[in-house]
Amino acid sequence: MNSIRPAIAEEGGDNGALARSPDHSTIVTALLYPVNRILDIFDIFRINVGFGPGYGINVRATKVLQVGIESYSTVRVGLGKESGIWNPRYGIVYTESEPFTAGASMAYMGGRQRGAMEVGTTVHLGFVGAEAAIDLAEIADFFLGFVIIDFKKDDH
Ligand SMILES: [Ca+2]
Repeated sequence: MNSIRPAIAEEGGDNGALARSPDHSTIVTALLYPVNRILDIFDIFRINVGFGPGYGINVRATKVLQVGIESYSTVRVGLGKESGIWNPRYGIVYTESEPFTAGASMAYMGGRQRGAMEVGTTVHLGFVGAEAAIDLAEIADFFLGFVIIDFKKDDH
């Protein structure tokens, strides 16, 4: 498919070694293929435990179909997409705060780190909380990745 497009012009024309080889992008894509499939898997899940004062519950089946009330400040350990400190894509150990947030559907002002197509729940009570969610859009991106369609634009 790529042979139709002018690969040299797309590389930016910095006359580097990369731009001279029209096969470069194909080779890199092939080499990174397994890496990107694995990274795409981790994008699907938001599963973690949190420690810190507060309370809250949010139940969501996409951004439109959600309801909740949350107010906490927590240190999370687990997987937290778009929450990482060093690399935003992956939160592993990170802090998260939801100042008083309540509402439903698109009027829900909290949880901006959560994907629009997330299905799951977040709970917090006292000093302990947990989250479990999957992102339907990331599932689609994972499967389409096998045929090199990357609509989330997150492949390397
Ligand atoms: Ca992807």
